[in-house]
Amino acid sequence: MNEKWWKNAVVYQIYPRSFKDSNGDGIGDLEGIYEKLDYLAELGIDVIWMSPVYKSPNDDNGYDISDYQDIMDDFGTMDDFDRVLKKAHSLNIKIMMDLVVNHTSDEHKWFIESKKSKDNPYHDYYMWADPDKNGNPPNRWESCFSGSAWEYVESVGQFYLHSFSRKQPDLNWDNPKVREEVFKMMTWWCDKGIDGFRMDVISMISKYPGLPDGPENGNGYTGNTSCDGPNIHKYLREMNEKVLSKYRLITVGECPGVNAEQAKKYANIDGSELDMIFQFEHVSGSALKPCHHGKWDGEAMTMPELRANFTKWQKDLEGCAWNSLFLSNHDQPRCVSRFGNDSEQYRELSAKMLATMTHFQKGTPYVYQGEELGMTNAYMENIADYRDIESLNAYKELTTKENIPAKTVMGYIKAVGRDNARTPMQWDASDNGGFTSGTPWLQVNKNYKTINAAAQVNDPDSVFAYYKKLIALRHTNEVMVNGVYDVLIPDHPQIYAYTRTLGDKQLLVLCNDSEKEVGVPAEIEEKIAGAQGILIQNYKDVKAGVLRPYEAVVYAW
Ligand code: TEU
Ligand code: CA
Repeated sequence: MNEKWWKNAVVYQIYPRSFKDSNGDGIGDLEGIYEKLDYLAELGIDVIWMSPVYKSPNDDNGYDISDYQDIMDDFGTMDDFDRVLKKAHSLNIKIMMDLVVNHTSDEHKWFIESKKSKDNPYHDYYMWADPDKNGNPPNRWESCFSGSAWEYVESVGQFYLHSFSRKQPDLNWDNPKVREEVFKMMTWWCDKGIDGFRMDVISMISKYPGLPDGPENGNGYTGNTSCDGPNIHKYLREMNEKVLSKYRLITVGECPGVNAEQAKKYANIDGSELDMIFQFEHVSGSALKPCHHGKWDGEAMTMPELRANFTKWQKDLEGCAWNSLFLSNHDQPRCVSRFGNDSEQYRELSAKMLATMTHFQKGTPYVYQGEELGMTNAYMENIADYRDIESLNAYKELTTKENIPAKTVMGYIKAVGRDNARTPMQWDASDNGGFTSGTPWLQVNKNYKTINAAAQVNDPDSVFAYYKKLIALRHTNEVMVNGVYDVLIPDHPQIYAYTRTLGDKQLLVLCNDSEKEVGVPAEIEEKIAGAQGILIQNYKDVKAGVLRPYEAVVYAW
């Protein structure tokens, strides 16, 4: 079954912990999602990607799973999940599950067995290695959450690999039994009626034989040799053949460390592996100020860099693979704060401009909860207010081992820490933004009284209304879905201009990513003169010859 229904779909990501709390314990839950499905139907999205809701000790907010076929107590029960699935389907909304199979929780029964002894039948389910001759870890691989990626277990006299936290041991995909178990579990979910998988760090499942060290001074992603490993395509093809090809799914692989050339295999339109991947080049920071401390001290790409990167992916994958389009998710800062301007004056304009820039490209757009409201970074001042293991570990490591002043480190975390995106959804102007009647697990952004869903849903000029329009266009405008992408004036410092062309139909997208009014070059002016009309714009009118601050406008032929 290889019907590409997702080509004109828009996906909405829910981070359940922060979406809606139904019972006052301060934690979002499945019942809360159930209550808000009508809101998502109103927005018009086609698919929900649900971050993990499985049984988990919650070391990494559910990305550490102890039972793939059960639900986390905080979130409810399997009956609650089934009700959400049923109601979503009745509203024509599909549900895509997060599939986290590079690692499990250390509390998963496989790992509990695995660490009992070397001859336990589950031992080879994980990546164990003997100490080197000095008793040290077998290589210098680092965890993506700081520190060594190896943890010693006395009872077996070996280290196990954890690319993320110590409570997230990596599975050994070279063991065929592991693959069988994972495929069986996926089949169980598909038979239940779910509609797809977002596959967590799937580009990391095949490790290089001998686990050689990567480049020096690398971090957990770049210094290990675990991304795009030698058997990755063998395993994905096997998964496709045994599971994916039997259902009418949407699949997206989260693929750190994969470039556009490599992506053509993962997301080939022949349907042999996955439907699309998430790539991270455009959110990995500016080359003008490279990071020295993991992701922490970098800066966001400038508009010309972003444009060049998008253009590369659009052109390289044209006709052979499919793109996913995103600016934010639960691991990234809020896009309006990072790439736009979250001041009172420009927040709405720049949020709409960024949405225009992204949604008119070729690929499947992903909207992260709250993005449709123009939610901003939280900028929490105090490390005690943060909950994310990545930020907490980095704070410790950078302030103690690297002696960076606490104030500087807080600056990093305020800019790119993951909790910026994880503060609760702002539903209305009541206490805690209407997210909970209790104490939220992570504080609500202070701006909830002005930025919230209730204030926007019925306002035709809101960011919400703009996203609603963009999503509706994706369903009806075939140029937006299938048109070929070309960049115009590629060296302009402020204007990002591109066309989408299908037969004799064309769209011209113009975005000004700056707070300065800028003149429109003559060649673009001439082109505009012949346009049939305007499809969407973030100002009420046009001003001849210029683009105003953060203006976005789409002309159509
Ligand atoms: O994230 C891993 C990942 O590659 C990135 O999103 C990474 O955090 C980012 O590039 C840093 O800037 C996935 C999940 O999305 C994340 O929430 C989990 O913590 C992680 O895997 C482990 O499961
Ligand atoms: Ca709750």
